[in-house]
Amino acid sequence: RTVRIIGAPTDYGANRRGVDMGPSAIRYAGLAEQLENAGVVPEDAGDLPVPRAEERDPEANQPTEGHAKFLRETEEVSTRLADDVADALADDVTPLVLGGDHSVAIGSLVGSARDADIGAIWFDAHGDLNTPTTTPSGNVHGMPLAAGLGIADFGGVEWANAPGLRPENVALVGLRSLDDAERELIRSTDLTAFTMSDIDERGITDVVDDALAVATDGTDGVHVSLDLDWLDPKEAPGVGTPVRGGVSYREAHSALETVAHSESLRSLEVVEVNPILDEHNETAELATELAASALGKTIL
Ligand code: DIR
Ligand code: MN
Ligand code: MN
Ligand code: MN
Repeated sequence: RTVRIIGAPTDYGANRRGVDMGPSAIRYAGLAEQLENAGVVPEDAGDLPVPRAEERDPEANQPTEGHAKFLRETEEVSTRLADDVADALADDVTPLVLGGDHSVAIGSLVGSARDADIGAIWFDAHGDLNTPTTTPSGNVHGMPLAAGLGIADFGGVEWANAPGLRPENVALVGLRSLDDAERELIRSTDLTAFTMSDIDERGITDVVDDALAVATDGTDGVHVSLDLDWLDPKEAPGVGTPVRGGVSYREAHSALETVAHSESLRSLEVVEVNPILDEHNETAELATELAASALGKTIL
């Protein structure tokens, strides 16, 4: 298959600078070569134009509880990214979105679900299920899954909703940091959530098999969202919100190989790589390797 690389160099959705350099760092780490090794044809569409935080209103974008920072900027970029993702799929090409902070997932979900019913697998330490009302930080990177699902007060924000994505087709994998409102939401909806404890008890392949069953049930394909803070910070130090106790290098590869075997991958994104917090660009290297595993790279 052909894979279209779409860079989305945002950082206004997180509270740490530097994640806007993610797409460059991931390309520099050898993404195209890794994808060729996986037997796919990479096609680089370059980076989306993205507004810079310092050119926007600082007053309106202070970090506060119960308010989403840079929501207008998020709308601009999400709308463009959704079009690009949908165009790739219409061209029979697999979109690979490079973040940027995780707010870019809003555009990926909306684009991937434009003409289809999709499932989603969320590999992340966090739930990303906050809303402009429940957010403790104001950072939209903590909200994209709630946005795509159109839940709570994101219901009225039309550009952020992906109607082809239903909670019963969403699986979160590797959770270890949830805010209270996110926990409530998981309990009160049909979302499927696997914590790190589930992975400890059952093993990663079993858990990902279940996640795939959820995400493929009655859908046309699966969007895989990979936040690099899913991995243990020892493996992936270059992220803005590291949380101890994440998956290992081998578990991560195994998970994405399991995704590849299912042949259900519709769209992919790798987000939250922050090269200025990294050591020798190793988190970006890891991102290229894991993308290759998801797209079918094998050893033999
Ligand atoms: C936190 C952090 N739950 C928030 N979220 C992160 O700000 O809403 N998601 N880091 O990846
Ligand atoms: Mn995260
Ligand atoms: Mn995330
Ligand atoms: Mn190193």
